[in-house]
Amino acid sequence: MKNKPILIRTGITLLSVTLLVAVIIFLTSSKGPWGIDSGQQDTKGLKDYYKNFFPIGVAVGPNSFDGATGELVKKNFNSVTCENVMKPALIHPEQNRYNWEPADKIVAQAQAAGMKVRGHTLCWHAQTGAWMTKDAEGKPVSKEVALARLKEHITTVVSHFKGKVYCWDVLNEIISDSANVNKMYMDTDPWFNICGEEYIPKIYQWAHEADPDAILFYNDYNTENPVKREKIYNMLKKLLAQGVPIHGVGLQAHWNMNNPTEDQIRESIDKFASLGLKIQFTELDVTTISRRDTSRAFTPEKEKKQMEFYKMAFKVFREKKDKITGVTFWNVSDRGSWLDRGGRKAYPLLFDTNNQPKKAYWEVVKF
Ligand code: 9MR
Repeated sequence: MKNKPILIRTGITLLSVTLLVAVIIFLTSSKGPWGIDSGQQDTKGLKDYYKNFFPIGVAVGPNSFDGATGELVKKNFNSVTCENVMKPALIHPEQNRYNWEPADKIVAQAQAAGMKVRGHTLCWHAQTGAWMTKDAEGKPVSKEVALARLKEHITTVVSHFKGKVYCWDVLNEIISDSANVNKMYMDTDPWFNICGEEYIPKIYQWAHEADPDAILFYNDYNTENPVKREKIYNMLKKLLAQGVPIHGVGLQAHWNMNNPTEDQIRESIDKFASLGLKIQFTELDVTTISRRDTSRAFTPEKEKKQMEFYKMAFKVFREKKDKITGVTFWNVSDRGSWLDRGGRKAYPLLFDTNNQPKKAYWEVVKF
């Protein structure tokens, strides 16, 4: 009887100590509130969370493997795309000169880190030297000359990276954005203007001959717009019916916080997959800039909306994993994106301006 208060006191002390120890363990644990690693102590990267789904890629430049950014790249991604340096104007600036060094540097660093490399891009209206499609007086070259130059370019570039680059965006953005369903091709494209559509099957054939193991893609944006989607679908269907070696479709996914809808993303995946093509999201980012919004800050409202959008998109990607063979982000972190223009920042990625995972990141890995 006499000892009871002491026992109670001891019990209370023991309980307090146990609780304190539990709180300390919880706070210092690398496991975050959802039972997943968080912050600096996290040993897992995006690619690890998605290892049973699809490779996670990123668009990089020749210096993206340096320093802290390099660590972030290697930890989170297992695929890279050269943001610019494999494009015709950069890799083949003059008729008799190829500039391999920047792309070779990226490929070597990616290989050393065990990452896959996507090739981007062999034929596009932009970032293509004027010398390719124009003569000395600035007039368009003949169809024969244009085709010969294209063949030489594609054969040389694909051969150079044979066995190192596993897939190629052979043709980029040829479909018109016009709301007119009958206006199929982008008529500002110099290759199309000179050759008509006849160059399209040929470029796939040349790429295939140069590397029969390479997976060949058509790559475009606004692929969730029903009219544009229909045109892309029709072109791909026709090419496949002709026996053209085309194996996949790259849906760029330059999205914003309101577009596209969950159903539109699903519909695009299903529609293109119904052609027997592999689907990759090749240039994913979700801009927070909108015409109506004048704020330059990454406000809590934007943070929440973007987080919800990313959560929705990755839910669909996981659901459709059997049809998807890659998801690539266009740039590494909010430190720098092609969307940052006119003094405005777009904050479109999963890592912030300090290279730290954003709230959207934690939603993407929470499943
Ligand atoms: O991110 C690329 C940017 O650095 C270039 O200035 C720009 C030139 O047009 O191309 C950007 O990448 C594009 C990609 O190659 C094709 N799809 C659209 C991308 C964003 O414009």
